[in-house]
Amino acid sequence: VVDREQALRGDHTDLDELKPFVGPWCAAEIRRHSRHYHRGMATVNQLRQRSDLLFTQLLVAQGGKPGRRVRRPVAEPRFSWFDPVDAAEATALAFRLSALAATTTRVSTALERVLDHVEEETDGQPPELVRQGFALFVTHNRDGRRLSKPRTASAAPGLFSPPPARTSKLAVSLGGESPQLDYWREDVLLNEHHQHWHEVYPYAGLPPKDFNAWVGATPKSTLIAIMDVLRPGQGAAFVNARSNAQLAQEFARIRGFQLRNLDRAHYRAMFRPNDRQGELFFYMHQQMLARYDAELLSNGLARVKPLSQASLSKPIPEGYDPEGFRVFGIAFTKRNQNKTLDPASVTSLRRQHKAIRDAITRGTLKTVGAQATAIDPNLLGEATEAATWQISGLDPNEYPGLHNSGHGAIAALSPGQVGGVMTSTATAVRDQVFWRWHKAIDDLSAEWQEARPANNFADAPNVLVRDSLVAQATPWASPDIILCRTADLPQGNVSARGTQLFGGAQWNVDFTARPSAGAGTVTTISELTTTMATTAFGNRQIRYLTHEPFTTFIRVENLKTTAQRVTLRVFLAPAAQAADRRAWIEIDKFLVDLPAKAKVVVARSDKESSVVKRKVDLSPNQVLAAGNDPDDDSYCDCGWPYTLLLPRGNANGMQFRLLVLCTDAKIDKVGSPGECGSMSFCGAVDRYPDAREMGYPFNRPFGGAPADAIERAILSLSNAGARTITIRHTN
Ligand SMILES: [Cu+2]
Repeated sequence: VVDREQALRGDHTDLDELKPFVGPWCAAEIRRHSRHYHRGMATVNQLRQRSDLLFTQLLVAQGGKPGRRVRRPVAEPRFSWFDPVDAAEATALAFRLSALAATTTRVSTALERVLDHVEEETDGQPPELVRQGFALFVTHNRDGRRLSKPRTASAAPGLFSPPPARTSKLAVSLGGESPQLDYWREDVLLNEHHQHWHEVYPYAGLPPKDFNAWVGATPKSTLIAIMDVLRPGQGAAFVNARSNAQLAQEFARIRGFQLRNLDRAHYRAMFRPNDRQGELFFYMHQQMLARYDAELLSNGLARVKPLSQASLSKPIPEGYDPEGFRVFGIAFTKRNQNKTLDPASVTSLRRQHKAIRDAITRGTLKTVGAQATAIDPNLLGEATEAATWQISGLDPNEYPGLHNSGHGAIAALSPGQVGGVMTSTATAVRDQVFWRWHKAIDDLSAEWQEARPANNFADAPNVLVRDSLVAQATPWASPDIILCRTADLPQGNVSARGTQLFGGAQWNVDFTARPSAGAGTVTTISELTTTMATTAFGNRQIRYLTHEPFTTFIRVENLKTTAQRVTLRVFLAPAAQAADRRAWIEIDKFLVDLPAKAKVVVARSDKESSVVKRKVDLSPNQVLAAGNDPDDDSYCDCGWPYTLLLPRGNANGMQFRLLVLCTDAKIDKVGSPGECGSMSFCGAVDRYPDAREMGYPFNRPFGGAPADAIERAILSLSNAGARTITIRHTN
């Protein structure tokens, strides 16, 4: 007998098995909540429950239960966000829902219409398409945010937990350079992060936040032109004769194929790109790669090798066996080792790659209408990720979407309609080839950056983070970055405690050189620890990497006679790779107010990190246990998992460099993250909260001999300090 708990856990994903259960259960819920059964208005809470239920059904339909075959798939299951035709359908659905939400001024009635439409769409459309369009609406529309979207990992653990391996060893990678890293690539929260990021930053653009505001802000001629697509020849008559609510009803009919034929101006009127979409596409994936490399090195393995242009026509040595992941009962299929891309794909990928490299060499990208435009990181990202030419204005023949095409071509190496895990944002990172493909993509960004002048740091604030307490500084020995185990610190005002321990008379004491703090009972550490923990997840035990909570104390002296606000940027890199700017991992970024001439001890817990999702999940299990916090909107669910903040390190204690760089907050315009999401990876709701180019200062070469350019730059900057720490993996 299936109960509600089990269904929510996604254990029962065989449709035939699920249907009799979901049927009566849904009916009961809907009887209570839907307008068909409920006289009067549904409460917001009832709408949220119904929304939650719909998302869960859509996800559960995709969850995996190995070894079972569903006899009768309900719909054509194939959908890939990486396929522009599919993405247009999901994007159109998000627009329809935004319009439906404006068909009446009564919000609850409007949202019921939205939910009815989602329910109708589930009949006959791939569930992932419906889920994606619904998710875009709930994440980005003002009224949509009133609805509830469960964390995907909690609604369908079957889709996110590692496949049960046939053998006792968890091994789903086939061959390749790093089958040992399955524990990391299969991490539940890592997979969820990547999937949700692509919802928060959809390359095809965001639906209107508020449909009525959209109608108000859009020129009538544009509304008429879009309406002409829906009602050929009658656009003007319709737009002129209708009220906003009636217009909303009409616009709620638009489909993906119609979007794809829209003019650029009209498409851009309907969908806007998220702020700095292309730039963040590069940066977020580059950071994932830096972390991946650190994880490889932690396991004694070499850094990831790109799936280079030369190797595209050769057999791909690594394979991947999803062992039972399913989309609507049809499994992702295995890619055997040494599969070779079909020649047409190789030709196409090489042509696309060459077009972007040529653009980098020229310094300009080709736009629609054979014009040229100067490259900036955002446009380069848009050209590389995917071609939504209506958004970017770039020539879609030159740049049809190299990154997305690669995902599709590689997924197609697995048999069947759905193909391999590379087809889905929810599963792609499991596959070694994902990382190799993304390294090839990131090489393009790095090539462009490398050809730019070095950052000159002329705008550095007048502050001091010391490199040493003695005259002759050695690199990586800053006394102003102090680490403690969070468990060793008193509850309450950690900042005041930090000032007592490390400020005042203790300001000139080097706490990194000795294990114990002089002024009290708190022991400072130079070693962080990681561990493999075990937790119940869905219907089985899983293991996941996590670390012991730590707090960083940073000492900064304001050398100015006036107060100033600075942005503290904290990065980490394996010592062995620290000469390479691309190896630096962003750990944190936050604002600090420095009174005039003050010597300030800043305390910062790892749980406050700007890269991790807030609120933090201390384990994958917590996602299941916490359920869905009604105060969190979907934007909040975006960010790097807290559990994976640190690379694993090794049993001997692997050396890393920890860097703090202060920049001028007046220039940076970094926002306050509050309690929601990841500021570094997900931005804020409207604007990316850092005016500098993403990755700063590692967004440019450092100049001089590459072997020590970074360490010399840090030594020469009074506003930066760095030290060595170790990360030990204990088990
Ligand atoms: Cu991605």
